[in-house]
Amino acid sequence: MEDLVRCFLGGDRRALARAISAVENDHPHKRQLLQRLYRHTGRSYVVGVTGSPGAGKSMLIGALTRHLRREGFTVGIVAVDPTSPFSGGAILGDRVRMQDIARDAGVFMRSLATRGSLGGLTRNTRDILDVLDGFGLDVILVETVGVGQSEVDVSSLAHSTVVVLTPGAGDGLQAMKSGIMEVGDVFALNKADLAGADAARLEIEGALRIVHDGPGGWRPPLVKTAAVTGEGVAALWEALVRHRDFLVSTGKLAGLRKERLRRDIATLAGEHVRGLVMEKLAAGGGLEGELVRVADRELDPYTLAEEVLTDVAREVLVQNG
Ligand SMILES: Nc1nc2c(ncn2[C@@H]2O[C@H](COP(=O)(O)OP(=O)(O)O)[C@@H](O)[C@H]2O)c(=O)[nH]1
Ligand SMILES: [Mg+2]
Repeated sequence: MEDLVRCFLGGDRRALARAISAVENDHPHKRQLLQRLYRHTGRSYVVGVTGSPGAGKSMLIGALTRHLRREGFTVGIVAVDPTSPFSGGAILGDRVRMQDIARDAGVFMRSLATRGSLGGLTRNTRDILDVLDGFGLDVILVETVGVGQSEVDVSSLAHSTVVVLTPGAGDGLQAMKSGIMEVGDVFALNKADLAGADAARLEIEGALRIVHDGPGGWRPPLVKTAAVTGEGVAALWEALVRHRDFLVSTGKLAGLRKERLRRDIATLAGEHVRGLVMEKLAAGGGLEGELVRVADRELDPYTLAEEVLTDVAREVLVQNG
């Protein structure tokens, strides 16, 4: 564990891969590891990329990564996509000359297994983002499938969320119905090289005006991209930077951070208490007699719950000295 942390903080990519595995597999030292890394976090800019399967999320992430590397940023890529098992192929592109980012020491790619519980995956993803952040990556791109199909609500994990749409007929309307318009901070109309891009643009812009009409707020821009050629990718990054600047200058970033911490700490504390309570109530936990009294209506469950909570609180106090 000490070794791992030392190598990790020294910038060893194998240590990063091992740390992520430890988090993913709920290693017994997971908590200790996250505790050690926490003070090194808080510097990465996390961008969620979501949209329907086949919209070009992976390719767009590949193109954006190349752009970011040219700008001198290091990049982490996390793919959470149950619809297409991740081989790296989609992000790297098919052509041999595009395999560059696979060998680039400034890029770290990881796909997350989507087995396990829904909440557990979101929780794991958040912890893994912390690990990548603690490693010192400048930008972290997270790919997930669109709202409604996704197990992970990426907009709750990212600073900025890109929704990827395509020129398919009626996509704008469909997107509006699915609730995806609400989560986007920046919209990419990908496959802009295909026919119908201009019509789709008008349709989506119309939908965006309806969803985001508040004064003084952020109006999500729509950027035309073609991940295959890299067209529009620089403009997409500029739009993201504008959104990040908006979050910082309006104090929304600080607010967002605090709100997330509130929720995270409530979750952590809640899970801890729940575990202790379950232990107390398990067979052999010493409460058999009390449970029988509740079953016999001599005691009500509310009173027993309070008693269990008091017991647990006392034990925590003793444990923490
Ligand atoms: N014509 C065109 N095809 C694209 C573009 N971006 C992605 N594709 C294709 O769309 C398909 C799905 O891309 P992928 O990145 O795997 O989509 P994902 O499921 O959203 O991650 C692939 O066959 C890509 O080659 C684009 O800008 N133009
Ligand atoms: Mg993909």
